[in-house]
Amino acid sequence: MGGLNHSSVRDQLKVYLVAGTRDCSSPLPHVLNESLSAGITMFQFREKGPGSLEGEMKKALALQLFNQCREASVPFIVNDDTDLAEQIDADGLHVGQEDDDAYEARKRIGKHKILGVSVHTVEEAYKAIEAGADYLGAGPIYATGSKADAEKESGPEWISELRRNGVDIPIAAIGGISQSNGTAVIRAGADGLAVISAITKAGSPYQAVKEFRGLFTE
Ligand code: TZP
Ligand code: MG
Repeated sequence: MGGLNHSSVRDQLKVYLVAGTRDCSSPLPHVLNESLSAGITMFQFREKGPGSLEGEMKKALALQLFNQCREASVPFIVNDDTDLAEQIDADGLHVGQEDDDAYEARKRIGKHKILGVSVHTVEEAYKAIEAGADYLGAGPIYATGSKADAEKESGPEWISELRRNGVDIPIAAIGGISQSNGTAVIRAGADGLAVISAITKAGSPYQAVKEFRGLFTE
């Protein structure tokens, strides 16, 4: 297990906005600002794909977004860039199976940071837990247009399968999650909903986040 308390991470995963500049129809700092005001519980900076920022530009934006999160006391997680997470002392790092090895990542960021690992099999889940993951990312649950190399959608059943196999650490479900299918995912055993487009491409990200928050009080 990772260095953090599972119950706080479980709460922080509830409405987990994941975004980079390419995902947004209005500037990312604006989308983040609205989302923080509406009550997202965690933010992941996932700057990926054609036209995305690199180097100093990426770092400058990361620092800006990190500040916004800090003011709202919301954890700021960096996707797949251990160097950046270390340089800016982010609250955590999220790695996929093709990214930096989870053991190495944990060693580099230290035991007090949040480490998330994406998994697609029960075996990967157990390996991630051994490597010190604080939470698992599971998906794509539904079809997604936000990840070019996404695997086939699993359905909420994938979350229940992880639970049936004794995986009890916090899980964030990802992929095609919307205000209308989110409840099924929570019922299957997910602690949180990791969302890109249903928030970043919403007419009102503020309203979208409020609706996602509402799913946890039903
Ligand atoms: N990993 C699995 S699906 C996905 C990622 C990063 C994209 C999720 O985006 P959306 O728009 O919420 O389907
Ligand atoms: Mg990745």
